Amino acid sequence: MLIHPKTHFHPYTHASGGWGSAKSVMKILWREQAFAKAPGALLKQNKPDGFACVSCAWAKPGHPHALEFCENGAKATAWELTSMKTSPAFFAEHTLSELRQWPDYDLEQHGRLTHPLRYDSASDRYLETTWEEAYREIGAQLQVLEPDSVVFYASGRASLETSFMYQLFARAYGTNNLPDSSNMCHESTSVGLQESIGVPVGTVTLEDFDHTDCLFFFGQNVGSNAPRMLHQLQDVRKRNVPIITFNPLRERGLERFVNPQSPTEMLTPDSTIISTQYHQVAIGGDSAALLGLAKVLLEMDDQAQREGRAAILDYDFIAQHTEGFETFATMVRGCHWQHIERQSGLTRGALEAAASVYARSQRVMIIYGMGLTQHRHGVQNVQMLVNLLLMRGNFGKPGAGICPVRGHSNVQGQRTVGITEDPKKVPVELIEQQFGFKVPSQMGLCTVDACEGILVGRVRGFIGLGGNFLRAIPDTSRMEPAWQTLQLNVQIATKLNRTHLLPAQNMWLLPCLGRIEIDRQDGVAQTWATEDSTGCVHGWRGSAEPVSTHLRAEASIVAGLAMATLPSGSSIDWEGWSKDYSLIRTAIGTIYPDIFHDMETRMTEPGGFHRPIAVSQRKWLTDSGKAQFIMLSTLNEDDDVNPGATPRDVLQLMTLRSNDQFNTTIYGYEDRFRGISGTRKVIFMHCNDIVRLGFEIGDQVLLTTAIEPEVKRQVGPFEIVAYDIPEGCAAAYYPECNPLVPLWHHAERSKVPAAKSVPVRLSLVGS
Ligand SMILES: Nc1nc2c(c(=O)[nH]1)N[C@H]1C(S)=C(S)[C@@H](COP(=O)(O)OP(=O)(O)OC[C@H]3O[C@@H](n4cnc5c(=O)[nH]c(N)nc54)[C@H](O)[C@@H]3O)O[C@H]1N2
Ligand SMILES: Nc1nc2c(c(=O)[nH]1)N[C@H]1C(S)=C(S)[C@@H](COP(=O)(O)OP(=O)(O)OC[C@H]3O[C@@H](n4cnc5c(=O)[nH]c(N)nc54)[C@H](O)[C@@H]3O)O[C@H]1N2
Ligand SMILES: [Mo]
Repeated sequence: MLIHPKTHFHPYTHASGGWGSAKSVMKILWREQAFAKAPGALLKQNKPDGFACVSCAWAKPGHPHALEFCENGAKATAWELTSMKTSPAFFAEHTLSELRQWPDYDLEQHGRLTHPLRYDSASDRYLETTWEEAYREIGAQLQVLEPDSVVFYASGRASLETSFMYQLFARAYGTNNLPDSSNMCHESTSVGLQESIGVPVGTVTLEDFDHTDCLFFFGQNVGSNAPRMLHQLQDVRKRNVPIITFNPLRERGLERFVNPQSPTEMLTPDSTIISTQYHQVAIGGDSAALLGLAKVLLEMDDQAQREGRAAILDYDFIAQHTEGFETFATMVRGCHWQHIERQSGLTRGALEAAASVYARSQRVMIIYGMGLTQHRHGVQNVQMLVNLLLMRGNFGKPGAGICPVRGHSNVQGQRTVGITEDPKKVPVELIEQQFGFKVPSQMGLCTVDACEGILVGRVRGFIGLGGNFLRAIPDTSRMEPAWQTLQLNVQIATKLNRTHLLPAQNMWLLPCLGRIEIDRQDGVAQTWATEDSTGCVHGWRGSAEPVSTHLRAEASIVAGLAMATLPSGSSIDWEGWSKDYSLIRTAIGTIYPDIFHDMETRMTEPGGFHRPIAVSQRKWLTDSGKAQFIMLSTLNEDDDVNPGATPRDVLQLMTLRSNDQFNTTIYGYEDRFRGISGTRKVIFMHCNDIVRLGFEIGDQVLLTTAIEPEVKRQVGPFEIVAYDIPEGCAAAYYPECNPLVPLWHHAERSKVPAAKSVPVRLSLVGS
């Protein structure tokens, strides 16, 4: 391929994992000066006597590898255990106006926050304060605000114990405004699966990987974002199980893998081929592709019946366990191949090849990620996966089922213990009986609603339990000015980020312990729990000394805020709970007995314990007691932005992660697997599009959202990189592209921002 000299693009020809991975880990340990603490901590990572990785939510095995972490998990550990500090001295040197000019990478690069801070508008600086003063002043502010004008955001990391306290605090205060990062992530899953099969979470466990005979992979970049799963995928491939991937990009981790923890593999040129079929579906073309697969199955079944052979579909399962099959089948039969091919960007032949493997297999799992959920029809995409699985009874048997790959390490668990804006999803009566306050009945705000509330001035206060809200949300250029009209902004965090830099009228930055650190309360090291992507609950403990003696545990901060805000005499023992987390676990067990009974003992068993998933017993907790085939509403993915045909000069842009970031935390400027180094300001395009639109590789372009011209949404300059991506599609990094995503462009019903499909136009810089 001809590469323009200006580009920083060198196609990556190696497998994922391998020496590149080991080198990358050493580099960050060195840079963070974390050699003293990190190696010891890494040995404890994801171990029964250790701590849950601060990176992804992938399952933690009961019998872990000697080193149960991946390249990105090690980076996350080094990032947290860094010996660098962002102390009051740092803030004495820098005003917020100055810090707002810094890139995300530089902000976090200065290390861990060490002291509680209050923003001082006169000097435009953060000044040191005391915990007691901060609690008292924040409590006083919350007392005068209308509870429904305050948002309690959570970013998916805090433990089950802290999260349970946090939602009780918000509800006792008087609001259900409890959005979390899930609202930008797998909420399409929670809505879609609940309706289709009666559970809001995945049904697959780690053991299922030992029994499956076919895997489908949709829109998840395992090599960068859940690399420990590559071990399961490698084992599956050793049994010759086919893996069929649908992804617009050819992602390295989905192609080949060398286990960096296997000396034999590292010293030989062998790598495991991961995907046996790779279909480069058009962005937003998954529902069409899935409909095509269903259509092939119906055609194969018709033919089998004509020839007197065994049926392809599992009619016994369909009759006994499902509803809506006939209507679904009629709709699928009525859809023309021409339409399916156009919308999916795949040929009928390609879909036949994938469907015939599915039809031959007895135990099929479907794994998926943001490529499916962050779309206008994200919920529909998830439900189409279920439809496909239901056709051959691929639920409730070992080796089969659905596997959404969650993002943050406890994002699923936070929802389980009540962090949700929807009071119908929490056991209101039990909470009221147990804690003696009235749970508000009004629906709270999700992330998109919270943003709308901020824009119109209805939201006045914001508490962030972790995360980088202002950077993670859509439409950031519109949101930043509105944010500064907030009366109250309280951020509980480990490192400085942009959300801390746009001053509200009153603003505090409260530094907390990281989860790798030992959390001592009254001299006793506390344990805490998380729920992973496979519904498994584990107990953990920190293993490193805290970076500063001024830090407080998240549970303790929530308790401090609650006690300063709520009227005295509350029947919740905030103080006692924050000193002994086993008391919080007892309370969780009282409110959620089916899932968390005897949590104290069960969570410390190797491998933890599984929450019950009714689907495993082929029980469907839907309204009718049956699993639902759910009809498609449309194959036109972006009917809100492109009701007709897409104009020729418009590309569909997906915003995604590099291998050198964790969400808005940028570890570095190297996306090794995609061959990018030294920059994140690139746009990946098909060479035909580059030529067709009159550009050259290496050109610097501005990206402008191609809808609602009265609102200027623009980023750049970005450098054009030619890439193996379908024509008409383009890709660039999140969060740099967030100003391009209109707030109203989100999934129907789940309201997950449609960050994977934004119509954009390109223009040469200076033109
Ligand atoms: N190292 C690291 N690990 C992480 C994170 C991180 O930032 N860094 N983030 C964590 C979080 S919160 C999350 S939610 C997960 C995210 O993990 P992923 O779900 O992998 O998220 P993305 O990186 O956004 O990539 C989505 C993938 O979907 C593909 N895709 C985009 N559009 C489409 C489409 O229309 N159809 C299909 N079939 N595919 C599409 C992209 O090519 C890409 O491979 O990872 C978690 N783990
Ligand atoms: N365009 C676009 N936008 C997206 C996405 C996308 O793919 N494209 N993905 C979306 C997804 S899937 C998600 S999950 C969101 C992520 O949104 P968030 O969860 O809000 O963002 P993070 O980048 O994970 O938050 C990083 C910050 O968390 C703080 N932090 C780290 N560890 C801890 C801890 O242990 N405790 C506390 N209290 N704070 C801590 C640090 O200060 C750090 O700066 O972004 C969403 N936004
Ligand atoms: Mo996420």
